[in-house]
Amino acid sequence: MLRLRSFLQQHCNDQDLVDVIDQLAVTCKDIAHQLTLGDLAGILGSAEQENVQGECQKKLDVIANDLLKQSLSQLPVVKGIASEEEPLPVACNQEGKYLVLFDPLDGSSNIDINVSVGTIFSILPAAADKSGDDESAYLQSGRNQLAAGYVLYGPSTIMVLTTGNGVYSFTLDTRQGEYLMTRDNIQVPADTKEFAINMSNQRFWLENMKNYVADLLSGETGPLGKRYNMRWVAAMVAEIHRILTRGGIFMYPWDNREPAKPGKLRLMYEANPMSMLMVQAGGKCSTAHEAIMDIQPEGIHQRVSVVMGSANEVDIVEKYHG
Ligand code: AHM
Ligand code: MG
Repeated sequence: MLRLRSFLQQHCNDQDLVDVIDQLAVTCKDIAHQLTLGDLAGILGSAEQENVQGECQKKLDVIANDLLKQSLSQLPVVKGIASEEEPLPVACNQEGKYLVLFDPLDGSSNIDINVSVGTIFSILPAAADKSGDDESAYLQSGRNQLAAGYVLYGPSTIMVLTTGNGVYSFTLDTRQGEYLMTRDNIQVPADTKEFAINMSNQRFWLENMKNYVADLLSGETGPLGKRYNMRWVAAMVAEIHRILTRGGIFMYPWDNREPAKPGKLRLMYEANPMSMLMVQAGGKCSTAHEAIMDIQPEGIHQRVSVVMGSANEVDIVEKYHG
């Protein structure tokens, strides 16, 4: 089986980018190891502090963030990093040519209950005339991403990756400490009968979203003419992994709990990297009104409404939203 590093060397003609992805993969092995130890390493529970978004940080959010920050800042080609757990971008090496954005531990509410979580990353080009702590350097649309991916920490640890030429997955063989390619050229089926949304927020959604989900629930006798199944893991990485495996639609739409916020999920290190993967795999990603990767970002922690997955189902959601 092909090793991640060999694959990257063959597949990607930018060796500096290969080094960044390889460093991410190596650091995620450490995170996977901490997760495996769980309570034995005293890493579960709250860090008893909040991040810039007012969310309570878990100990592992902080540990994963520190591991990624330390290892990426050692690479001369990394100019700066931005993270869900850092209020501001952090400058690394002035000569660097990449900006790395990440959600160090996505699905944090699953940590303490021993359910899947993940790390999401996005790599952008760095402008020569901007420093790594200049937020404006990061405010590039998702179309500019050079690479994007995630590592899913589940029964297996799996890295799923795109450098703009298809989507590939690599399973960590813990016996030899290597990621080995287990799927290539991943494709998302265009049609689906499976949806994922946090139904407890239903009363806060727009009427258009309420109408769409009501029609999903009405099954084969409803206007969509199909019996749908529902899943909700509460970790976007696991939901997207399921969709990249067997299709589906994942939604975290705008709701009126905090009307000023455009959604729960963050554009730069959650929605954009997942959108690049999904589009590379033949799926679609939308706010319900426009393609996520067309948004011109205004802040590194900006939120966005997310609808992504099987192309024909995303088209249906957009139709319900006029
Ligand atoms: P996090 O990055 O703070 O963990 O939050 C993002 C997560 C997503 O992984 C998941 O889809 C969503 O939040 C779950 O939200 P909810 O608590 O509404 O189920
Ligand atoms: Mg997250």
